[in-house]
Amino acid sequence: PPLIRREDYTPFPWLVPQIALEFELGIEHTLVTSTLTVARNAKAQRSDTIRLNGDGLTALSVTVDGEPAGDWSMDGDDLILPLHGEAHAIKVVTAIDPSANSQLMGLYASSGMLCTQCEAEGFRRITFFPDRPDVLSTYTVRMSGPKAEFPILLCNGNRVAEGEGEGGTHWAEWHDPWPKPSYLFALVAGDLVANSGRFTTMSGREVELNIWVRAEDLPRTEHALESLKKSMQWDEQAFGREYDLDLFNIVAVSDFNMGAMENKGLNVFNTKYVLADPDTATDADFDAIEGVIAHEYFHNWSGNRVTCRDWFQLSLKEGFTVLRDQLFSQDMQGEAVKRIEDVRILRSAQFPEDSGPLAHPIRPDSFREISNFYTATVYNKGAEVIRMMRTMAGPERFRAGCDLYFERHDGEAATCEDFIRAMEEGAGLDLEQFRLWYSQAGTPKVTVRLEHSGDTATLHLSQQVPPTPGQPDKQAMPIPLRIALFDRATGKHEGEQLVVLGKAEDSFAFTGFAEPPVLSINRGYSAPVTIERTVPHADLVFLAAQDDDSFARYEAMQELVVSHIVAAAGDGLDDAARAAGRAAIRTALAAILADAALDDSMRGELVMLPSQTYLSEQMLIADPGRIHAEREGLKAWLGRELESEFVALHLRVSEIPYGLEQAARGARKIKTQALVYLAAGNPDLAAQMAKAQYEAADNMTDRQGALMVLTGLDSAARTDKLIDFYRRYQGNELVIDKWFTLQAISLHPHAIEHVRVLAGHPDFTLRNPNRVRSLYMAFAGNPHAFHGESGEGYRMIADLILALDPINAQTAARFVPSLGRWRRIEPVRAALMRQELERIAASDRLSRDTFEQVTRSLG
Ligand code: B3K
Ligand code: ZN
Repeated sequence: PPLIRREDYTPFPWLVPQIALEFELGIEHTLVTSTLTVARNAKAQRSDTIRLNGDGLTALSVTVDGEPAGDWSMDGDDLILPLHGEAHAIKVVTAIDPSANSQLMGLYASSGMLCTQCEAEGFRRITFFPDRPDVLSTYTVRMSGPKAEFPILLCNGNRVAEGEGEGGTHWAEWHDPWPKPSYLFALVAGDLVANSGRFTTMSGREVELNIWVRAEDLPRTEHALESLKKSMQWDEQAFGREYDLDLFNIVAVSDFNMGAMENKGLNVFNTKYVLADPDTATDADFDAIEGVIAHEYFHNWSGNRVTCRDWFQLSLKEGFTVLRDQLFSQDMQGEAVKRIEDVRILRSAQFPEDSGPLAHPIRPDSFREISNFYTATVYNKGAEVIRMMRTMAGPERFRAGCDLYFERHDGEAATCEDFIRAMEEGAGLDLEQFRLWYSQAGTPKVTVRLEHSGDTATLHLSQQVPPTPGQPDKQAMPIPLRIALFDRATGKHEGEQLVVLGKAEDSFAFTGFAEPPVLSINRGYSAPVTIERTVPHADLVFLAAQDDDSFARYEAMQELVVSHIVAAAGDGLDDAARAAGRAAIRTALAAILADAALDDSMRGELVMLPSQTYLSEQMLIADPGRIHAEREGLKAWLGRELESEFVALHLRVSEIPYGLEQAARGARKIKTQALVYLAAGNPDLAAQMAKAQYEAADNMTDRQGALMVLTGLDSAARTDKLIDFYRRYQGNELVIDKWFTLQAISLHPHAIEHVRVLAGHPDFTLRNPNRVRSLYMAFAGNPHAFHGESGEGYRMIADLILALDPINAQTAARFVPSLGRWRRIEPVRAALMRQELERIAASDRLSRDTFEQVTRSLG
C-alpha cells in the first residue's frame, strides 16, 4: 500500500455542489443510485477525467448527462471517468450487501438494523465518490424499504417528505442544507424507539432531540438526553456556538468500531456511550457518556461547520473538540478531578505512543491507512497543545481566537495552520515557534533545578525533545509552565506565575526568599511534558499534603511513588533506602486519608498508585515482572501499615446512601480504593468486605468495584459472585462486557487461563468490537498476565490479530501497539514480542491497517 504524504496535497479538480442519493434498502441487498452535480474547480489544476473513489464496489451503470458512459475504467478500486465540459451530471448505480460487511465501515447491519460509518473513508464502500474531506456537497437522500423491518428511516438534516410504497414498503426523503464532506454522511433504518426532548437555542430556534434505541433499552436513555441538553447549552455559553438544524438525532448501535460519530444532525453512537442507569452503569460510565455526547455535539462546529482540508489535519477537529469536551466536563464534574483524569489518560495512552515506534506529530506527515491515525496523539496531545495556547492567552483572549477561527472558516475545509493564524490574530499570541508542537513528535523532557542563595531562588530549566522515527533532531519548543514557590514555614506562596521555557536552557530568578522555597511546577499540568528533578522526599510530602493546586498535589504524591518504584525495579534499593522511601509514601498517604478538608473524590485520585504503563515509561528498558512485583509489594505493605485507616474509611463511606451528588460519588470511588489496598495487604479480610459490599450494593459502581477486587483473589466468594453477576445481567451486552473485562484485568495468577476459557464462552464473538475489546484489550492492559514470562500472552494477542484482521481490520490493528513496545522491554520478553510481530508480518494477506502498524513496529 502506498505512502500518502501531507506535502503532496492538491485540490480536487472538480467541485460537487450537490449529490442526490437513492437507497433501496435491504439487509442483504441494497441498491444505491447516486447522482452527482459536478463543475470544474477554478482553484485546481484542470483535468479531463474525474476519479471517483470506491472500495470493493462494482458499478452497475454509469451515465453522464443522461447518456450511458461507455468510456469509464477502473484504476484499482477507483472509477475513472473522462469528463471534458465545464459541468455535468454523473449517475452511478451500485449494489451492496450490508449483512456481509463485518468491517463495520460503510453501510452495515447491526442486530437487524442498517447503519453507516463513513469517517474516514467508508463512504467509498457505499458509492463511487471523491471521498475526501475537502469536497463539500449538499445532500438529498431518498430511502425506501420494507416498513415492518425498517419502520424508522433516518438521515442527515431534515425529513422533507415520506410516504407508503408498494408491497409493504415505505420511503422518506431527507435534505441537509449544510454542505458537508462525504465522511459526515449517515443513514439509519431499523425498528427503533426514541426518548425525545426539546431545546431552545439562544436565538430562539426550537430543536427536536431524539435518542433512538431498541425498545428494551428505552429506560436507560435519560442520562444521554440530559447530557445532550447540557452540551447544547454549554457550547452557547462557553463558545457562543448555536445549533443550526431543527432536529438532532442520536442512534445507539451495538456493533461499532469507535465510541461515536458526529454525522451532521444524525450522530451514531456505540451503545456503550448512550445507555445508563444506576443498576447497570458505573459513575465512570455516566461521566463517559456525558463526555462523548458533548464531544460529538461540539463537532457540529469544530469539525462539521468547519471541517478538515485533508486527513493530516485531523487534530484540527479532534484535538480542539477533545479540549472542548474536557472543559465542558470540568464545568459539569469539577475541574480538579477531571484534570487529573485527563492527564492520567494522556500518560497511559499517549506517552507510550510518543516514545515508541508509532510516534507521530499531532499533524502527521504521512500515512498508509488513515484509520491508524485516530490516536491518543492526535486526540489527547492535540487537546493539550490547544490548551497551552489557552493557558498563554488566558480564557478571554483564547475565546476571541476561537471566534475568529469559526467566523473566518465557517463552511470551509481548513488546516491546522488556519487555526494557528486565527489564534495569533484573535488571541494576540505569537505562535511562530509554537508551531513546532504541530510538527515535532516526542514528549519533551524538562530538567528542573532550583538554586537558592541570599534572598534569591533561581529556577534552572532545560529541555530535550527526544528523537522519534523519522525525526532524529529536534528544536526547542515553547513550554508554558505554571509555577509557585512555597514558603516552607507558612505553607503559602505569593501567587502563581507563568514561565515559558523557549530555549534549550534558561534560568529565571525570583527574589524575596530568605529560606529556600518549595517549588511547585507544571501546575494544572500546563504543558504535556515530563519533569525531571531531584527533590527531597520532604518537599514532595509537603506538596502532597498542602499544595493549593490540586493537580500539583496529586503530582507530588505520584512523584513520590514513581521515584521509589522506579529505583526499586531498576537498580534496586538497599534495605535502608527502601525503608525510607516507603516511610515517606506512608506518611503522605496517611495524611491524605486523615485530611478531613479533602472531598472523597479528590482523595480517590490522590491515593491511586501510578499505573504500570506510566511506571514503565519512566524507564529506558522496563522489566514488567519487576515493576509489577514492586508495585504490588508496595501496595500490600501500605495495605497492612494503614489497615485500620482503610477499614475505618470503608466503614464511613459505606454509610453514605446512593446518590448522584459529588459527595456520594466520591464515597463510592474511595470505597473500592480502600478495598484495593486491603486486598493486597490482607486478602482474607478484603474478601469478606468485598463480598459484603457486593451483597449490599444497590448500584453498579459498588457492585463492579467489589467484584473487581474479588476476581483478583482466590476465595470462594470469587466464583459465587462471578456466577451471580453473570446470571443477573445475562442478555445485557454492556454489562456482560464488564464481566469479561473484570476477569481479563484481574490480579488473579491464572488470569491468562481465564481469558483462554472465556474466548470459548458462548457469549464471546469476534464480530462485536465491544466484546473483543472487553476481553482482549483488557487483557493486553493487564501487565502480569500479558507480560507473563512464557510469552503466552503475546502469542494470544498475535493470534487474535491474525484471526480478527480479515473480519475487522480497524479493530485488529488497534492491538498491534501492545506488542510494538518491545524495544522498551527487557531482552527476553522483547525477543518474544518481536517474534510475534514477525509472525503477523509473515502473513501475506494482512489488511492495510495491520500491515502498516506491524511494519512500523518492526522497522
Ligand atoms: N470522528 C469520529 C472518529 C471516527 C473514526 C473512524 N476511524 C469520532 C470522534 O472523534 O468524535
Ligand atoms: Zn471527535
